[in-house]
Amino acid sequence: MPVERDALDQVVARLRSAKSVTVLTGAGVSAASGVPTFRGPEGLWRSFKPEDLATPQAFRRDPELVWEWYDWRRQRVAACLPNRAHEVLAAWAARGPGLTVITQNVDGLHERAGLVDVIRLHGSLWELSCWSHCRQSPESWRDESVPLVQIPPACPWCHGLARPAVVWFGEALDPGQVARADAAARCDVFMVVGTSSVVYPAAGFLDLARAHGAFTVEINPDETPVTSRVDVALRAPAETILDTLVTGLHPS
Ligand code: BV8
Ligand code: ZN
Repeated sequence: MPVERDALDQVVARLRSAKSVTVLTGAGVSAASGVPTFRGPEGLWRSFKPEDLATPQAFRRDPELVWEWYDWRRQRVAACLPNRAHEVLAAWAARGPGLTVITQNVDGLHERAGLVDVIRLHGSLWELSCWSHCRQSPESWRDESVPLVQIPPACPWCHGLARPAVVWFGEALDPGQVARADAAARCDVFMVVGTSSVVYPAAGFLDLARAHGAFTVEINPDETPVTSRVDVALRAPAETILDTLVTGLHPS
């Protein structure tokens, strides 16, 4: 179902007059790259239950199983390329200040498309940390080996267990990232793109933006629990509609 022209024109007009735009992205922006989403028909949570794999309890119970899942996801993502949605956001941000991207994604595709300084709420598939937070180890370290050299990987400093540096259910988000997202929600236009908006506190930044008077837009082929709370819902895939919006905003 094509998006109505006047809805698009309304969003472009708002973007044109905005001094600050914030975009919150979810797995839907990576779908066109071939990265499975979580809750879609072919989603990751279809074959694995989140509580069985994405919690500290699951890791404590069976670190090898959890690492096999993450190694499989790392291999899957390594074979994917950023798509038009990632490229448009990176090019838009590179034009100058005014655009902030907050992501729930851990696949690193925004960064691979050249987006710098993205606010990453749930960590990264490509970073590890020490399960026992040993004193010698940094907060986290980069490891892009595909496949992993050993499962489960060891902390290079204490040689104990390493864990994926992602935020699991029941774990607190990094307070620094939350503070940056908090500040970014105080914007003129807030767009929530490619997320089912069921995971908190990430999904809550839309309401914070609304409370501060932002014009809010949802980009998603499907309806979500926040669709009724946004000013305009563009029922379309991110990789096409972002291109249309930014072409309207920055006619070359
Ligand atoms: C916290 C791990 C507190 C990394 C993820 C009971 C017990 C414990 C906690 C809770 C509880 N009840 C509620 C909670 C809070 C919980 C929560 O929100 N649960 C929900 C599920 C009910 N949240 C937490 O636990 C958070 N922490 O609250 O801590 C605390 C405070 C202090 C001290 C201690 C604790 C932590 C949340 C982070 C969880 N980690 N993943 C990993 O391995 O990936 S969440 C997981 O879901 C991913 O990270 C992902 O980012 C996130 C959201 O999913 P989406 O990105 O939205 O993906 P999804 O598949 O759902 O949707 C895709 C969408 O795209 C769809 O709408 C689809 O239509 C659309 N789409 C498809 N194609 C396209 C498209 N859109 C556009 N274009 C397309 N082409
Ligand atoms: Zn260690």
